[in-house]
Amino acid sequence: MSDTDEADDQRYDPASVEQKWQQVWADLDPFRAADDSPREKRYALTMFPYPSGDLHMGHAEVFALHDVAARYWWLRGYEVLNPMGFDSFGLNAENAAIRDNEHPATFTYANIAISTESCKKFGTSFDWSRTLNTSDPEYYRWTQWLFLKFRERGLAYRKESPVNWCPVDQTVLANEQVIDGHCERCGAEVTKRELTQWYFKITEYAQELLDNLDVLAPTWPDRVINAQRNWIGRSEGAHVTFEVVDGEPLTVYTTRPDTLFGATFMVVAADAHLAAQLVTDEQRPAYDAYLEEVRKASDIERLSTERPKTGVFLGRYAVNPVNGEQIPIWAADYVLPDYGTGAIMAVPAQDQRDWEFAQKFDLPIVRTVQPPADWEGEAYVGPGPAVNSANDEISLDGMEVDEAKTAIIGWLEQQRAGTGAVNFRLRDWLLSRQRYWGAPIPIVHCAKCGEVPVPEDQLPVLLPELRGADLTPRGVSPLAAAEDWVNVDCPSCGGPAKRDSDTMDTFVDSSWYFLRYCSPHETDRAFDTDLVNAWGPCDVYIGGVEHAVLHLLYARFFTMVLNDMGLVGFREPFSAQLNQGTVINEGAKMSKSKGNGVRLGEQLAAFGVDAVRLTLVFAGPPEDDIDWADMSPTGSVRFLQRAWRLSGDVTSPVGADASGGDVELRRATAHAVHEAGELVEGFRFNVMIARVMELVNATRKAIDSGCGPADPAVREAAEAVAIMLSLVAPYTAEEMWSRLGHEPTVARTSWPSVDPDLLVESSVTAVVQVQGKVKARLEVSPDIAASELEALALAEPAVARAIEGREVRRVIVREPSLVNVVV
Ligand code: ANZ
Ligand code: ZN
Repeated sequence: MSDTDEADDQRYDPASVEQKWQQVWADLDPFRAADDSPREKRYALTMFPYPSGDLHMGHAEVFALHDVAARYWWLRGYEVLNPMGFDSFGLNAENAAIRDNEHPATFTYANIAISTESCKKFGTSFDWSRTLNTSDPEYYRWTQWLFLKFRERGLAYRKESPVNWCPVDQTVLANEQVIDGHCERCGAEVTKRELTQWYFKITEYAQELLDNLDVLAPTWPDRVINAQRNWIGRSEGAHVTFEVVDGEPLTVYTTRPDTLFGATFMVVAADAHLAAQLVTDEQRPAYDAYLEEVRKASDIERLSTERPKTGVFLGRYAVNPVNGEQIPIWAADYVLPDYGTGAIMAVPAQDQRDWEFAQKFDLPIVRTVQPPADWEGEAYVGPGPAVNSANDEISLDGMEVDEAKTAIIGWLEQQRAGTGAVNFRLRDWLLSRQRYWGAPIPIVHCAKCGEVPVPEDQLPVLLPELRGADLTPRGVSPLAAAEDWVNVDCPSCGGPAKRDSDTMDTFVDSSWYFLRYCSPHETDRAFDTDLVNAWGPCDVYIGGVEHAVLHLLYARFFTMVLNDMGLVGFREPFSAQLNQGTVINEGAKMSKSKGNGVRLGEQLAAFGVDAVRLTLVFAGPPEDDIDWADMSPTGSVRFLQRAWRLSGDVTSPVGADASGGDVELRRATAHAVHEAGELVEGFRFNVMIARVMELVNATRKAIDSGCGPADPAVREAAEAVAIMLSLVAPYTAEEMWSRLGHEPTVARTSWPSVDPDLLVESSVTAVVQVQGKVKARLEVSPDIAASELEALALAEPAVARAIEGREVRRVIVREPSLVNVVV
């Protein structure tokens, strides 16, 4: 205190201390996670960003939130793995590079350097010794290796099928990357193309991916659980096989086998191979013309009930197995080629799309479920007894839907015309991309040997630099055009062959990076299984809800496969999850065109790192959006100064025994510390800050008009403030800690211990009523016995007066707070 002058003591300048502490932290390296630490391990993971430029407000928010949990765990005595890296392959960098006429690597690595620097300035507790970039050959070598392992297990395969095609990015997209019929990245309308592509067989894990959601539900956000459930889309029903007149039998998937008597026609997806096989010569011209139209529509449009129905008769008939009737087979776009079997039995009376189709093309409609008497709608999907559903062998008539389903499935199985079946909406994951900036698929195509995997000791298949080449997409990938690279000797027969010129979707890269962090410098394997099992699964995963289905589903799938391979000891990678809200401005998403962007750099310069972090964390529950226009970083600055000033006022020496100190302040400290811990564990970070603010106020009051600055309880409180504040405002906390006479770093001290006695309320107020009217209030111990409370209440003069002369019928005691006397 003696060597600080008055002015200095009243405020501190964030800018001047930030640099100082960055240097101290760089020297101390306090967050380096030790694999061999005897402490219990925790793994705090935040979604790694793609290096699109410098950090923005969204990064600032998620890192600030994430840091609260990570720093808290260190203080609670855990060894914390808190790594950061970059999802550095992908279209983003490639498109930016094309725009700026640069190489994607130049753009990518420059941005990684800038973002890393910014992350450090932001005071995050990441362990930079473990950083990784998915575009580094040391990393993608193992992405390629994993691909080959998946292929060996039959989980990576190539097939030709109609795929989503983005005409702007000139590449295929996974179903998950098509949002409402548009490309997730560029917004262009997605069309269909028939292409040979690589797939991961994620459908083999559909049931487990679904089942485990029940286990994750308590610790994952509801919206993520629901999104995954819907995406996996399990349904139960039956496969029913229809004989086709002069053709191969046709099998359909239906969730309503009970309505089979009402199946009056069949519909095949117009763009399924099946349709092309079924169509008669006579109908072929009409079919070909129709197919042309269908290819232009997105899946969402196709499934819409509002869309006018279109279709074409294929010239053929199927036989309904329950009544032998011949029903026409049509092709239409409202049936999708890659769902179920790509063909349906149409039941217009019970399915609205079938109804509309039947109306439009004048096809028969037969009700097989009796609608309620007042039913005026069209297709009826509700409950009711079956009608018109009997043949010589079986009658469903009168049965409710579920009973009828069981009965008809039994009959179909007997007839060998069908079986009970489960279907998933989840499709296999299309992983190949016709773009440059990604991990090359390590396969060689040989005319003699077919698909030949690149031998493991020849990995990585390096991405050729192609400096100066035009990477603008033109339908064929830039790699396919790179003759020197594409043409190779076949690893198997030595003859001339070609490399697979597709690269992997970046979601492949990000499906295993959290495993690599556990042993990031490993050169002879993807990761060290023992270390993965020691650190994993991740105790918390913090990131954007936009990854609810894509990344999170893929990473779960990878983990399950790696577990089956014996490389990972768990089946679910992320034990708990938190999705932060979005930082918006003036009620709208920040965008260049709206001109409402807020630059992180400017905010940091104006208010200091801590105030920006505090503002973001204090704004509200972490899941809620933050409108920056409604925030008050100046208020945060003021609060931080207030907290900081406490550290200059303390006059008791370091280590002063607080046990004899001011009890009221000690209680306030104990409560704040205790609750703050629980609040952090529950991700209620904003409320935690409110508790710290209250403690700052209580301490100020104690100094100015209570026990005074020399009381050791004041030191205890100020130290607790510094430690708790270090979760959000590391610079201020570090300054406080040092002014309180401690060595850095506050981040690696211990969370304050709380004397449980101080948490016990010393007294509570008990209300005494007579006939429901309050007659007295008593200060009693919170653990008073009922009999004692009753005796005390009846002894109160006011109570005695109120009872006087009347008989006490009953005394109701709710210790410790209420006594009600009934007379
Ligand atoms: C007859 C039927 C009658 C159907 C009825 C529904 C109601 P979920 O629950 O999503 O699995 N379907 C099957 N394959 C299809 C495809 N490739 N494209 C479009 N629709 C398809 O839905 C299964 C139901 O969706 C199936 O049951 C089938 O129509 C249709 F009163 O069969 B249903
Ligand atoms: Zn060969």
